[in-house]
Amino acid sequence: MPTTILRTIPDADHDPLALTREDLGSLQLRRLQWTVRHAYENVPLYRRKFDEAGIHPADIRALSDVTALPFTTKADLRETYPFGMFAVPTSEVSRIHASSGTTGRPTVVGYTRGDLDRWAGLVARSLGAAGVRAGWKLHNAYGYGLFTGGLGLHAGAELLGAAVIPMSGGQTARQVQLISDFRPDAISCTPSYLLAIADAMEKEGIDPRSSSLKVAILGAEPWTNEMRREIERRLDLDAVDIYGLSEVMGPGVAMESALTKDGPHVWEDHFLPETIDGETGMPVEPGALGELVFTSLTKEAFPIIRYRTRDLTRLLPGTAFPAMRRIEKITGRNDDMIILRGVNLFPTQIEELVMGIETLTPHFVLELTREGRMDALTVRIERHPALPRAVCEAAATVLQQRIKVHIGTSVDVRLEEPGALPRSEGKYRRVYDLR
Ligand code: DLL
Repeated sequence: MPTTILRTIPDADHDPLALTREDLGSLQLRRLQWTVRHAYENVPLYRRKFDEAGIHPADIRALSDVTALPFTTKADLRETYPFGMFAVPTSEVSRIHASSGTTGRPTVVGYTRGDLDRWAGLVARSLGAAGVRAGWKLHNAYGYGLFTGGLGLHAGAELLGAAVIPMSGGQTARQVQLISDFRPDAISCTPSYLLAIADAMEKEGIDPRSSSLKVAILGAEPWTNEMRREIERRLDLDAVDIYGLSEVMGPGVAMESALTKDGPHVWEDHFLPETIDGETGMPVEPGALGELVFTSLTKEAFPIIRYRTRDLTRLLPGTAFPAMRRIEKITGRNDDMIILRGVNLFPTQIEELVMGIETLTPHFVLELTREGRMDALTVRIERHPALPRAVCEAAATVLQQRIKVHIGTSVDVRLEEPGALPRSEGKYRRVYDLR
């Protein structure tokens, strides 16, 4: 009989941004102890895994003891589909979200009323860090529905005191019209979708730089600093990075400050981050590249212990929020890595090179094929609509050479006509594996 209610979470009313690193550490420990006990007592899967590992909630005496706990993976969520990892009865659940999942069962997560309030609080905090203010209008083009992006941003913006335009994803021509007519101050969507909106503006004869938008809150997919520069140049706004995942909460697990633009700060009063070696599961050195792992510290309906995100990054000291650690902008996931004739590469490495050549468009996809026993990679990229073909062909050759030099592998670069490739409406599918 689960018994958790909001007031059992330690120190619900502190001011997290005023904490020292040391005070934050003791808050995290109290909350970690609460979370581990809550998970053990109310989720059979956690109880079984902790028992098998020979660890009991009472063994968690220091923050570093977290490393004795077993990892949680997507497979655990699938195994307990749909509600087996909920730690409260479904009668206490206020919202359910699910990931579409490309294969097999979707992963399902739940929130109590208190969880939803804390989530909105963290998104409001994140929007504040992005420079969004009460009284502003936010055009929210993240998808509404089972995906956490739309509703997650929505609640946080309302709590902050902004007016939300709940546009959702898609219907790009309509997005352009409403941005012109409603004059929002900020927009939230995936970076690839903002590029699609900018294209659609230009098609309508609107200069994207002349729009009312001052801030873009971009995330839900990997993107590079080169992409940020391209977006900021084309739309004349501040583009900031919002990170999150549904298993851990949704958008707002970590947020970049518009003042520093140096990677998202993890809201460590609610989430304990680790970086591990994906192969051995051991912690990597502070600041080294590793797989990001999260333990929730305040979640009631869906506490999550040492969840392996598969996202690769480094944990760095805080800057804009000194007590909270920062992650380096996430540019790849373990499962996005392409192995091409022995060379490992991430789609964002190609993005970086594409964005560095002004005469190329940012619209490209990667196609993997097999010729005989050899794997081949083709970069299909749209040519620039306003430039002569010869200039575009020269740019494609430069790209091919830079990929060879910087990544160390030969690829084909194929120019496509403007508009030939699918446009993003949310998370963009960059890789097509045709092998
Ligand atoms: O994408 C939550 C979200 C919505 C985040 C809106 C930001 C804005 P999922 O659908 O569960 O949740 O996908 C989570 O997306 O593990 C990363 O691989 C990737 N991801 C999310 N944010 C970023 C980001 C939402 N800022 C997965 N940079 C994560 C890079 C990101 N990758």
